[in-house]
Amino acid sequence: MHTHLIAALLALAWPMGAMAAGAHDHSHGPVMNSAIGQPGDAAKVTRTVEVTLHDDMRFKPDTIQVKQGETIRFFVRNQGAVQHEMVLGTMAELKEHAEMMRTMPDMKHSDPNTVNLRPGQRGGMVWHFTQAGTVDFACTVPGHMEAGMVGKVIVAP
Ligand SMILES: [Cu+2]
Repeated sequence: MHTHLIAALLALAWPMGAMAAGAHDHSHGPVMNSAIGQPGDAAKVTRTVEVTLHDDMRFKPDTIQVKQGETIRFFVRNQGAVQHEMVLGTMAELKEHAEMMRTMPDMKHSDPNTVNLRPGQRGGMVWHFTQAGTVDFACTVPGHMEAGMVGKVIVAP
């Protein structure tokens, strides 16, 4: 709930000029939108990016290049022996999320910017990168982000 509030605040704070840059998109997607983009339409996926999650607290790859306007299907596999997840967000959102996970470790989330996987499990999410810049991602299982389980999507204009 907190993360959504922050996303909304960030969206409000984002300069109007930057928002207009993506104005050619007339999709009827979900309302949620922010500096990091928005949940993507599976019918508009332009590319699939595979990401694996590992017990050495690393994403592979941990840097992903996309172009503004692309809709990416992340195909995520947990190759570790413990639970991991991939959450897209701003660094501030991710830190907030990690903090929440520490206080509520049993919290289940099905947010469209999150893939949470048990050992050996695989999953996916579709994300539309509407704005140029950097979108961070992290594993917010308690202790993992702090141990360096972070990465970034570089969105080229
Ligand atoms: Cu993890």
